[in-house]
Amino acid sequence: MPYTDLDRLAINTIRFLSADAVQKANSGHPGLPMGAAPMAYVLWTRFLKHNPRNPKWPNRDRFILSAGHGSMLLYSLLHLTGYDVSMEDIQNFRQWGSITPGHPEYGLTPGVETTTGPLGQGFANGVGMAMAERHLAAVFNRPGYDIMDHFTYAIVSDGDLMEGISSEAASLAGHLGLGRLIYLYDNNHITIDGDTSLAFTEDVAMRFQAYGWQVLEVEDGDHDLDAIEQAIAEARADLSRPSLIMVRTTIGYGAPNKQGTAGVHGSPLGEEELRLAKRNLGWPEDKWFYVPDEVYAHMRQAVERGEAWEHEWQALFERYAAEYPAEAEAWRHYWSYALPEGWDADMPTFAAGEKLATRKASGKVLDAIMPKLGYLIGGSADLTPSNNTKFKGAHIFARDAYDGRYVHWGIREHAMGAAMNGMALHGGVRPYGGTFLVFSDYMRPAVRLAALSHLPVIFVYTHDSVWLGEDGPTHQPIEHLASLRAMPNLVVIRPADANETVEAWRVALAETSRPVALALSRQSITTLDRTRYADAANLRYGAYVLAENAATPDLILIATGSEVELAAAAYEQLAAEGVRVRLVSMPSWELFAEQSPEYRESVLPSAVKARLAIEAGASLGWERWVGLDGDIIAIDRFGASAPYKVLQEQFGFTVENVVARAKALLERVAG
Ligand SMILES: Cc1ncc(C[n+]2csc(CCOP(=O)(O)OP(=O)(O)O)c2C)c(N)n1
Ligand SMILES: [Mg+2]
Repeated sequence: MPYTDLDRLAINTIRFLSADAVQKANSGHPGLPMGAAPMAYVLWTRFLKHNPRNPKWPNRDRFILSAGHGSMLLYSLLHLTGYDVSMEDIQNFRQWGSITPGHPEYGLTPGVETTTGPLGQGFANGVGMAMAERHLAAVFNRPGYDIMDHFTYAIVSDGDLMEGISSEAASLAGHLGLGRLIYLYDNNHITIDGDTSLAFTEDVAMRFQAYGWQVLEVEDGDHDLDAIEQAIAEARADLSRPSLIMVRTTIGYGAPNKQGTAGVHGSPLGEEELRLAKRNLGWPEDKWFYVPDEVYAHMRQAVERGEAWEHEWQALFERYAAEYPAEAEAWRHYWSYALPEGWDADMPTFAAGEKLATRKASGKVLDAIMPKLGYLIGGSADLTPSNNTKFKGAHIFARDAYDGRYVHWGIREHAMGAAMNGMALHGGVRPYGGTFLVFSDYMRPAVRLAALSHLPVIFVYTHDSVWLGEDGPTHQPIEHLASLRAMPNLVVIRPADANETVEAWRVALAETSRPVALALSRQSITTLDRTRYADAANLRYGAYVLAENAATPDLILIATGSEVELAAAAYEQLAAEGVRVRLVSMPSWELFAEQSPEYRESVLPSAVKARLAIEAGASLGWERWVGLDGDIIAIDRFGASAPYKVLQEQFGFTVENVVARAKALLERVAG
């Protein structure tokens, strides 16, 4: 279909809706929406298969605005194509309580597929979405029934391509041959500091070709709608490689004095320049938030088209369900993340006294649950034998085996984190992935977005303390538990032994709207005797009394993870010496903080001031649980390369020291 004046009118509508909203808010980014409006328009009106009336339709095409600062572009598109984003919402851009925040937020605005703003994240989210799509296609499609076959599109910017995460993610996408991944690069040569010649002069096309991508170019992305359309069609035709379409554009297109400059990136045009831009593009100068009726009529065809597409898919799915009832049942199970009857029938229990690292116990849990929970996909950033993330009988996810459920992410923690987020955003699969706790730093921005976006991703962090030993301080986490605990909406669990590890996985799998980080030991831990100590199932409360020798103790020992074993030995000695003492295992601060005040008081009675916390990491934050009268045995320095028993001696993690510190504390509190 040739492009007409109506198409150009619609593109200008997108431009000025966006620029007007930014002007009214007196903050925001007009440049990207004005420059990228043509490519977005062609994609959304000629290719994107979506249903504005049901943003959750499983087989919809995914669209990501990776350069989230251009959020008004997305809100304009959502409004015009009939999503539940009203003109009032557009006019409330960036205001308190609106569904049109400064950067797109998943879960807040219908049709927003992912939270973007930190550049590069959306790029890698899309790779995860495309992996999820290919996996579900491989598992569920049958001859004549392509119930999963959508595309994943994104608009990416200079900043997205400069960020390291996009290199990790692009390399992986090329390796995996994700042909249904199509990125439009808003190649406008401008970032905040000025022209990209300041800091970004590589040959982007050669770079992506080297990654195994198909690279296409559109010379005049401001005007040449046919070329944009042709490039997208070409990208779609190559199903064996991801595609990057480099679209040369002018940032802030239409603003006569500011277009093509950094000045239009992140500030309102100003009333005068906005008026001039409207005049320049033949737009009514004094109309604000103007949408010509014919543009609404034209763009809102998306609603009818979308309903028809979904209808067609529903009919296909019904026929599929009739022919393949077991598969249809499994499909529903995958999308529900449910834990069906008997899912934990093979869950291991570990015998008292058995010496086992919690990472190894975690591996055994995975052996038991992976056959039952088909939607789980595991992986590791090249630490598979260390993270114990690979389960018995795992097949590898690969370009010729997308049905594989184990991903070798390569040494790409950041992209792994963001791509796992993409999988969770996609739905139908639920990811977990491993690395060392110390390298959680390498993926922290993705963990943060998982938390912010309520994504039930499971981060498996092994080698969770200085006790990993000889690898030394570069590999030994110190501040990591504290910094992860500081993150809102992330549940951190550091199980004390093998049986608590089983419970930690139960909790993680039951969480469906927030991420969980498991901190697991490298070294062996003696499995607690649960006939002497309370049941490991209490882990779900975050903290619980393992043992006590008096109803009203004078002293409470609180420990997490591998330090519970040490605390238990100290407890036994103190109890033998007649100290009225209680031993508390505290695998998760967050879970404990969520318990009723009564429960928390029952575990940590406020009357007991002598509280000693023991954890092999930074002390920061433990005051919250031990109070200002308490004491903390922690490690507030970088570690050292040595056998871990030596490190335990050196850092005071011995029974003698714990007992001595406990007694000193008792004396101080009594005095
Ligand atoms: C990780 C990260 N670092 C820095 C920023 C701040 N920032 C927002 S946009 C931008 C760069 C803008 O350049 P580009 O991506 O080309 O967008 P354009 O100016 O073309 O709209 C920067 C540095 C960010 N959003 N994310
Ligand atoms: Mg740019």
